[in-house]
Order: sequence, then structure tokens, then C-alpha cells
Amino acid sequence: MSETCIVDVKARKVYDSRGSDAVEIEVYTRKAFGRASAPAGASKGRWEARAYPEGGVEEAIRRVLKLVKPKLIGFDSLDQRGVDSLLREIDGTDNFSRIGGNTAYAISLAVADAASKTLGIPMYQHIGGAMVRQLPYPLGNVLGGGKHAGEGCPDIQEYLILSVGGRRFEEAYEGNREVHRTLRSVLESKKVPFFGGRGDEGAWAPRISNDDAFEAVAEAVKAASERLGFEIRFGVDVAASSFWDEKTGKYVYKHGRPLDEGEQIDYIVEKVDEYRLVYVEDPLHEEDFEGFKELTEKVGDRCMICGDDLFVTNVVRLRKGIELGAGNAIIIKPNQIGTVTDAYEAAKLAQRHGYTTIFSHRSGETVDAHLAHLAVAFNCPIVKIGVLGGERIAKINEFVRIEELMGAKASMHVLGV
Ligand code: 2PG
Ligand code: MG
Repeated sequence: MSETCIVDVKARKVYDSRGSDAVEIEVYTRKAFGRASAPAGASKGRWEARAYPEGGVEEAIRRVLKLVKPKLIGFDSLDQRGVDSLLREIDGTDNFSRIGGNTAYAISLAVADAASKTLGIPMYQHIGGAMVRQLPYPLGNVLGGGKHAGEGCPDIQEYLILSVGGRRFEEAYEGNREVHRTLRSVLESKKVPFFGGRGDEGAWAPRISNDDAFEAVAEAVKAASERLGFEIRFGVDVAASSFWDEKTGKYVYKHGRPLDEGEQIDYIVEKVDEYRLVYVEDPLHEEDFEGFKELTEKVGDRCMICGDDLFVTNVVRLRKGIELGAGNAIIIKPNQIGTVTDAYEAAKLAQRHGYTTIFSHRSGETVDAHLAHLAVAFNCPIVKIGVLGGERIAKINEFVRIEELMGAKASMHVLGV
């Protein structure tokens, strides 16, 4: 038996940053073991893999031990594609509803971790190959609302910073951090109820309207950029499905009147131009491929129009988008689709068609830091991640280590913005 063969699998319940149940998997070879856990979304896309079967994490664990473990033992951990198709076969459904997409992802990732550790190389190298040497720009959440924060916060889920002028990962992160810090005093100087509260991803969660939030973030970006001496831009994740009302066909804002589809597009175009937004995610609801197309035609030459709930890291939905010209960027969240291989395929398909790939955290995270390795291995130019909070910092710090490991060979991706 080769030393990379799987000899044991363990599963346990742990907790994520919201204190919710999460699954953690360990995969053993004769020489080493890998450990991984799955994150969880709050604003989930309708077409995502189902996170856990009925019965939650406890039931998922029972199924891992009964259905998956016997088949994984003896399997070569180096054969990531083989493991991932075995997981699909064992599950037998389109959306991983039998074992859960989160369960599948934790197993898939633990296998990759076990293989890398057995080989004695970093995971980004095991998955991405010897030539990988570029680091992504962090897209950092600094202010938010929607499903990640309480009443009175903006309808727009996230205001996100992209320090495009940073020359190294570290510098780009520090740009985001500077905006986050500056924004606190900007918010305190305004007449809005704000006591330093933060949402699920560590972004400030003030009671403020969407429009005032644009103003506050723009002000903080300007001040931080001047202080640090490099260009910083920003964008938003509207997460529009969370306030789209199918019955009336309107986006129902708490701050402001309901907007129909045409008005919503006009509103986004206006903001892109007013604030030179570099990034807009899910500006329209998750079935509106046509709206994405129209918006991409209007502002896609100067702004990333990114599909998260629209594409759900699914190649079938992405292909539809590519054919139509809907969006020019995609969020890659492996637990939306279930395995490392599936997420890789979505990222590669997107890259072949000129879509910018943004590897992303979820609002509920554990301190698992593998995200950093996958983002590098998949060659994603951007990684969407919070600025503060232990579970976010765990990933940021892993990028710092990867940058150090790459040494002089490391460089940042080139952003076409
Ligand atoms: C999103 C994510 C991450 P969630 O909408 O992009 O920021 O949120 O994990 O709740 O889906
Ligand atoms: Mg999103």
C-alpha cells in the first residue's frame, strides 16, 4: 500500500463563527493526516448544494461513517478527482442532499490536506502545481447589512474594499484595514446610531441608509488612500435576492421605495458612475440572467459585474451566463457546489472565458485556513474575505505565510481595472 493511501476517516461536530454546528473531517494516510471543516452561508443561493441532510451535522456524521468512510479507505489521497467523483457517486443526488454539500466539501478538502501533508508540500502547490506563484488581492468587507446584520442597517449586504494599488498581499490587506479603521471614525462623526457594532463578517453594522453608506465608505477610502499613498477602490455585494419580491416583481428596500427591474439597473449604473465602483456582486436577483446581461453591457467595461447566487459555482449556470454575456466575474465558493474538483472546474471555465474569478469565504466560517491555498491554486486574482475577526484573520495570515513561502518568486495578480 502506498503511503498516500487513505487508512482512516474521522468526522466530528464543531462550531462556526456564528456558533452554529459545522462538520469537521479528518483523513489519515499512513504518514500524516489532513483536517478540514466547512463554512456556512446566511444569504444562500436557491441553487446551491444543500448544506446538510435532514438531521443536520449529526446525521451528516453518521452518513460519513456509514457510507463514505468504508469506500474512502484504501483510496489514494493524491487522486483528488477520483475522490471527488466517488463522493458524487456515493451521494447520488444533484445537490448533495444525501450527505450534504458542506460535508462533501469538508471531506474533499481534508483529502487534499492529507495528500499535501503526506507529500510534505503546501496545499496550494499540490492542487495548483509547481508553477503557481501569484497572490490574489483581498476584497474586504468593511460595512454591511442585509442578512449579515440587524434592523436598520443597509439593505445592501456588503461594501467591499479593493486596494488595487497594493504591490504585495500584505500592502493590499493593510489598505483594506486602513479603510476599515478610518470608516469607524467617519461613522462616528456622522449623526447615525453607531456604537462600534459589527456584522457576521466583521464589517461595521451601523443604522444607516444605503446612500449614506456609499458616502461614508467613499470618504474613508479617499482618506485612507491619501494617507497610504496608493489607489484604493470599492464596490458592493447587493445580495439582491434577499430583498427581491417575486410576487410584485420589485426590489423592496427598507431604505427607500421599491424598485422594479429597470429602476434597479438604473440605480446600480448611477452608483457605478458616481463612485467609480470597481465591483458589483449580485445586483439583481438570482434568476435574472437577462438583467445581468443588460447591466454588463452598460457598465461591464469599467466595473466587475459578479454572479454569486446567480452562478452558485455551478458550471451549468455559468455556461448559460457565458452564452448570454451575463456578468463578467464569478464568486467561487466550493461548498455551494460540493467538492474541490467541482469548484476548480467552475473557476477554470470562467477563466477561459475571460470572467474574473473571486474566491470567497462564507459569512459563517471556522478558523480553517485552506481557503488561502485554494484561492492561490485556482489562480484567482481576487479573494473575498473579511478584514477583521479571528476566523477571517486565520485566512489573511495564511496568505502572509504563502507569500513568504514563495519568496522572491511571489507576485500579485494583474487586475484589469
Ligand atoms: C455572500 C456571502 C459571503 P453568505 O453573499 O457573498 O460574503 O455571504 O456566506 O452569507 O452567503
Ligand atoms: Mg454574495
